[in-house]
Amino acid sequence: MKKTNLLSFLVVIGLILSSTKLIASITITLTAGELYQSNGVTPMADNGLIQLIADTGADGFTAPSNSSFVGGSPNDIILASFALDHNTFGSSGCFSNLINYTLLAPVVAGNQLMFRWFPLLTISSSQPGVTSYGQFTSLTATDFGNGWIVPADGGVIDLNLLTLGQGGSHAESYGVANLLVPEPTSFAMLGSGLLMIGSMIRRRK
Ligand SMILES: [Ca+2]
Repeated sequence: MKKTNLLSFLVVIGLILSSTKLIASITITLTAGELYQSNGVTPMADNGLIQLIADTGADGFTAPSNSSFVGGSPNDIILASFALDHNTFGSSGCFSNLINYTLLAPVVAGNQLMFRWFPLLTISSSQPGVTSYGQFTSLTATDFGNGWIVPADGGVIDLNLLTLGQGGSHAESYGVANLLVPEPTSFAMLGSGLLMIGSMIRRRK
């Protein structure tokens, strides 16, 4: 390549780079305390699964099913998944972590955020299965003064779910997970499976 050609090539590359808008990212500090299993007594183990989800369809959050963390909803987007291994309050079942998320469509500023926890799963779980889960979201200001909403490009936000015992505004019982109800299709599959086994045993007799 000639020297002049190389120079014009570099100038073009420079122009392209300077005209490209840098993709901004948001920073979220997510803190939660006293998360329990569905029995309300056993603290969430340190390998439990934590998720931060955005509702990009403004139609609310779909409950998890035993085959999908977001119940098959195409507009509930999981921004981050964590193992519960950041113990900040000196006891089990507590979580705090910094999330750096690059704002990519369909996630935009203003989307509502939800915090969900699965006490019996691990970070490597590919689907909930039949297990327990808990969730929290609030559009209005909550602990430390922020609603659970995606901030604008470059924004930094603190989201906290702290119980009364930790100086927050939520009753201790808020950290209790519910038991996930199996989907009807799973029951139907189990039922037909049992029928098949039954008929096989009958034929053998
Ligand atoms: Ca939704």
